[in-house]
Amino acid sequence: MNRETIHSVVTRALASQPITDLHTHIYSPRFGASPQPAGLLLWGIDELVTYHYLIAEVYRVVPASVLPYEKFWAMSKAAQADHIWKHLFLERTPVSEACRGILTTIGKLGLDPGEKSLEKHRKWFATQDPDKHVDRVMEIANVDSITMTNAVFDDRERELWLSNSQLGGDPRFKAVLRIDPMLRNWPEAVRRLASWGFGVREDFSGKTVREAQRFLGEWLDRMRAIYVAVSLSPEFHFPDPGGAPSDRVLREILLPLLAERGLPFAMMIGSRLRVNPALADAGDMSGKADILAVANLCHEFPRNRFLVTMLARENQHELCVAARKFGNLLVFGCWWFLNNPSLIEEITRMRIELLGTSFVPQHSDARILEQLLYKWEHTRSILAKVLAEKYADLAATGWPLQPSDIQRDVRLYLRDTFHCFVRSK
Ligand code: FIX
Ligand code: ZN
Repeated sequence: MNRETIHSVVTRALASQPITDLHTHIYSPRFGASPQPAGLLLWGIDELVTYHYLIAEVYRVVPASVLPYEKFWAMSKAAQADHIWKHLFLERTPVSEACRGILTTIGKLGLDPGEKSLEKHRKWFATQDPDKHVDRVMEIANVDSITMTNAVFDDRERELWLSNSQLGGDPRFKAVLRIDPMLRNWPEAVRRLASWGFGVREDFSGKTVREAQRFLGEWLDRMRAIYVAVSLSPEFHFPDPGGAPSDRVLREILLPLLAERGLPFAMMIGSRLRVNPALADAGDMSGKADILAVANLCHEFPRNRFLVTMLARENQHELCVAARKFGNLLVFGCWWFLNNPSLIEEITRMRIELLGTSFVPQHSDARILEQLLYKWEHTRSILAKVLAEKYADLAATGWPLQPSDIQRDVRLYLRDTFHCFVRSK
């Protein structure tokens, strides 16, 4: 196959391969849908345009000295969207990745990306039924399974699960038990668990280990969770030089339980939260983290499987090298501030060169349903470019590369490696 043929085979294979999206913040419509105040499924043009990435970007153009944060947060969702649309799309060119993503999304839905007013788009979305819209978006994006992020320490989410046992039954969605406070703020986690009737103590005395594992076990069962996840700060170490509680939570509570249940543990490392608290979700930042923590965990817990992504560009090469040392480490995604074409290309090229087909190139991290359309469209085109280049290099050695080889690899990259790692069917 020559370069042109290879590129078209790769492009077709990527387009036709259904994707299992292993980390998103999208919810099944069973959790309620916006604009219902308590609805957790976010969808529609106003949610898209007020994505926290765009809130951060509009505050670079209209600073807080002009529009105080509290005034912005007091505006209606539509007014916030109009403000962002005016400043980032009408008065400036929408060249950023998050801006371009809105326009790709609008186009993929068959609407006019050149439409200068949000009103027409609002009218179209108002005629959509959220549940059917989920099917339509998954079909257009060619995503066959959406993995949720189910934060058990979030009151709204926990109450929903406790009040509705059918919540986890939507076959299009899989649940993930997200437990950040247990590793980022143990005293707070102990307070919450104790208030829910679990006999845990900050000093780990008494029945703390058993009771914390009972808590985790109950929620893993209730959610039918396919893995457990946390986001960790750049200062995360294992073991922690200061003997942080996270050492004992990992060693005595979480990892033995997950090994026994055969479930992976996902660590998303490098998020420095709320450096600008007034921006809320838009106020988080990235930071270089300690790869040795990942290597030590993989080494000390060979019966556990670790899904890991890191937020700092500077950590990516070391993470690939660590993955070469431990088969129980699966590297995934170009997370958050790395989910941009220039960095997806750089990181994916590096990963193919060091890890071959044994990694998961991307997850969407979508917060709003329709973001699946742009996040996967943009990623597929970068993957096509990088894979075509790598296969052309391989073909140049005289290796008899076949289209079926490429299809098999693409299936691994976009679906089967993850399914095999979580042991799901
Ligand atoms: O911790 C996480 O799951 C992060 O992905 C989010 O907190 C973050 O806001 C996000 O959505 C990034 O894309
Ligand atoms: Zn996320």
